[in-house]
Parts: sequence; structure tokens; C-alpha cells
Amino acid sequence: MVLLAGQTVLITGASSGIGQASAVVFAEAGCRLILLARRLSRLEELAASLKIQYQTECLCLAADVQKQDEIIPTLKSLPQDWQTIDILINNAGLSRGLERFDQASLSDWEEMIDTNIKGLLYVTHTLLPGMLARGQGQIINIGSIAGLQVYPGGHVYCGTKAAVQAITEGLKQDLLGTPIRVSCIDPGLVETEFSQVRFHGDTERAEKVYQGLEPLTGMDVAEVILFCATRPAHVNLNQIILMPTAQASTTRVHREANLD
Ligand code: NDP
Ligand code: 8X3
Repeated sequence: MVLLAGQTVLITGASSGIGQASAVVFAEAGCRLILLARRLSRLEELAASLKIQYQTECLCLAADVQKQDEIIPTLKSLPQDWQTIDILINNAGLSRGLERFDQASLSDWEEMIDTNIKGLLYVTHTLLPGMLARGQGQIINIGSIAGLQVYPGGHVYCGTKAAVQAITEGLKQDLLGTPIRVSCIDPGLVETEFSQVRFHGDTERAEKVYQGLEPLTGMDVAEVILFCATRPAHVNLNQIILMPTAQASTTRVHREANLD
């Protein structure tokens, strides 16, 4: 296991769920953190609590990864002592809607494509040259089992996560011969704000997604991300798939009546 103390980790989508939990585990490991999302107040609250708990140095960045003219200048103008990014966690992402293809909304599709694919590309394209110049870096993309198995109503979300798979593999191919490592972590059901966002704030519908089973938590996924980041330099974990024990595929879930 490689110790990460003092390394700088940039986490997109750090204001909630898997990204927020990742901030906690990497703070505990002694890293300096760049926390990025649109909701700055959430990032600042997290940074304040990590400062108290682990004395973590954090830089909070309010930026929308969908907006090329916002995210790229933000990342290109990092303060001098934050420019050396050792680990990039491309986690910002979302699903919108679960309607049949012909009834789905074009703006939902655009938001998913712009965030999950284009956002990840903008961030990676901006930060990779620095990693290459320094001869050090690791890129950990958060895909999903949705990128491996399509489910009804999942057409575009699943498509964006299949793209994350392909982009990760493409990076791995193109970075052959460099020390830069690239991984894709593919979780199944994780209870975060994901379903609230998918159903546009319909809490009751969101809660039903996790009813009757014990889903993964953001922390379960964050610990796998940390495992991936702490392998020795010659070990690249290309892909890790994790699901709740009560899930067998995107469409097969075992639910118990007595579990909330
Ligand atoms: P959450 O909704 O809890 O968190 C999503 C994070 O992404 C938030 O911090 C949000 O911050 C950020 N984000 C969304 N859009 C943007 C944007 N345009 N610019 C910057 N940040 C953005 O969901 P999860 O933690 O569950 O999701 C994290 C990742 O995990 C996503 O890529 C998701 O697809 C993936 N995933 C989730 C699974 C699940 O079951 N929950 C399973 C498999 C994969 P803000 O709104 O403040 O900008
Ligand atoms: C999130 C998991 O199966 O709800 O990527 O799409 S799923």
C-alpha cells in the first residue's frame, strides 16, 4: 500500500454522496483536497469540518463541469500551490428521468451528456498535460453498472456511463508508456442524492429505489476509490464493479418486506 499523505486530490462533485465521502477518506489519508461542485456553501461546510477533524487543507471551487468556458479557466487558474494534482477523481455526474425513449426530455438528455461525458472530458483534458509533464498522476473515473447493462428508461444515462467506460479504456490505451494510471469504478445502487436528482426532487419516488434492501453508501464506494489510489505505482486497477449484496444486475434486486 502506498501512503498518500501530502498528495493533492481533486474531486469533482464533492458536495454530496460519493464525492463527499471520498473527500472524507482522502482527508483521513492525509491528502490536500480540491473540492469542486456548483454548490459552494456545501463545499465550504465540508472543508471546515475536514479542517477540524483531520487538519486538511482544502481549496473549494464553485464550477459547473458542463460549461467549457467556466470549468477550463477555473482549472487553468488554480493558485500556484494547488497546481500539482496527483489524483483526479472524475465523480460529478447525474441521471435525469426514467421515461420511455419517446417520452424523455431533450433537456434531461443534454444535461446528462454534458455533465457525465463532456464535463469529464473537459476536466481531464485540462489536467492531464500537467500530470504528463510531471510524470505522475492517477485518474479515477466514476462509471456505473449502468454503463455495462442497459435497463428500461436508462437509454441515455446508460449511454453516458458506457461512454465513461470507453473513455477510460481510451485513456489507458493512449497513456501506455507513461506512468499515468487510469481506472473506472462501477457501482450499483448507492443511496445518495442520485435518485432525488433523477426524479427532479420527488423524494417519495427516490426513497422507493432503496426500499427493502441495504444499498451501498457513498463511504463504501469511497473506500474502494482509496484502495485503487493506494496501489503501488506499477499496479493499475482498470475496472472495479461493486454492488450491494442484494443486487445481481441493474434489473435484479432482492427486496425484503421488513427492511425500510
Ligand atoms: P449525488 O447526486 O449525491 O452527487 C452528485 C455530485 O455531482 C454532487 O456533488 C453534484 O454537485 C455534482 N454535480 C452534478 N452536476 C454537476 C455539474 N454540472 N458540475 C459540477 N458538479 C456537478 O450522486 P452520487 O454521489 O450518487 O453520484 C456521483 C457519481 O456516481 C455520478 O457520476 C453517478 O452517475 C455515479 N453513480 C452513482 C450511483 C448511485 O446509485 N448513486 C451508482 C453508480 C454510479 P452540485 O449539484 O453541487 O454541483
Ligand atoms: C446508478 C446506478 O442502476 O441506478 O448509476 O443506474 S443505476
